[in-house]
Amino acid sequence: MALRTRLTTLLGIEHPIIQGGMAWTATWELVAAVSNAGGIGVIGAGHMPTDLLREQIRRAKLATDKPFGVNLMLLTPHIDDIVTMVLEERPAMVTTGAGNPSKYIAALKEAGIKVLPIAPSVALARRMESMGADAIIGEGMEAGGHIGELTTMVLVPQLVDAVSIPVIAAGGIADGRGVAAAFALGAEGVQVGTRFMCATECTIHDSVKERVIKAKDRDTMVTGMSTGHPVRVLKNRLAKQIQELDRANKPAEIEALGAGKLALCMRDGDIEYGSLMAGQCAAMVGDVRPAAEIVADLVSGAEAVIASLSRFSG
Ligand code: TUI
Repeated sequence: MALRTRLTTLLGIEHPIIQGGMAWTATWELVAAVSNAGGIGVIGAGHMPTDLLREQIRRAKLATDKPFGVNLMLLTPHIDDIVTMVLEERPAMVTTGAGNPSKYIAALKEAGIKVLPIAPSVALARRMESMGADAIIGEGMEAGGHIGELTTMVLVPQLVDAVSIPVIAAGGIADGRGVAAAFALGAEGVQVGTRFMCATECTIHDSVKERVIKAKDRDTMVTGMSTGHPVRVLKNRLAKQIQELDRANKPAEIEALGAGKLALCMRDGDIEYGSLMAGQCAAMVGDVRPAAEIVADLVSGAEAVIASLSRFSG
């Protein structure tokens, strides 16, 4: 059995598994490893300067012949420059997050780049489909980083009913059971972030990988509600500080306190005062393994669940 869907056809990939484009985390090493394993790796642009992101794309091109993508973080102030550069470099795909990518979709598509916006709501997904998006990534609030309001379980089937293009499920998926569940909801692929933080090829600091592996079921929290950009993180000193500022309704101070903190965590390994973005499924991550094994286990685990479900029929 193989999990072939409209997503695998759209992108020319073997497995319907998109690696989440996590800022300061998903660099070309991880991206190439996931793409070489038959999924699709996605470089996390975050607030990266344009020339550094170009270098990341070029390194990924040297490290894999397979398709890979770039996640455009739409809140970044130089997003127009980034899109101009991406139009020149032409990765196979972009995913977009943290905003509405409408004004970029036509140009990206004209350059032959597939566009997969991340949508936390039905209204945005419908709008993206009408603007020409190739597929929609429905990301539930189990996910790490910047999140919407709905859970994956509730969001994905509503998106499947609302649009005709493929829907990809994201948020809370870390093993084959989650992949099979996403398919049961009507998704044609999954986006997996947190599990790939603990890929061997992921270049984040080892302290972060260790913290993710230690995480228990209730170890994440949502910070920054008062800023309008809620962010799920593993609880630490910074998260508690932000929680207090949230309670005091001081969004500007939260923005100031948060600046540079994702790099402090992921690059420098400060897991107490850095921004430890991770999804609820951190608790389901038990080891550091090569990306190819993670991809293979997601696929074989899903196939096993799907086969075992046949006991309910006939
Ligand atoms: O983008 C993400 N996850 C992220 S971005 C990020 S960097 C950041 N750091 C601090 C504050 C904010 C961002 C860390 N993690 N996931 C995809 C995602 N997109 N989640 C939610 C959304 C979203 C939200 C609103 C997408 C579109 C949207 O549209 C609003 C509108 O204008 O219609």
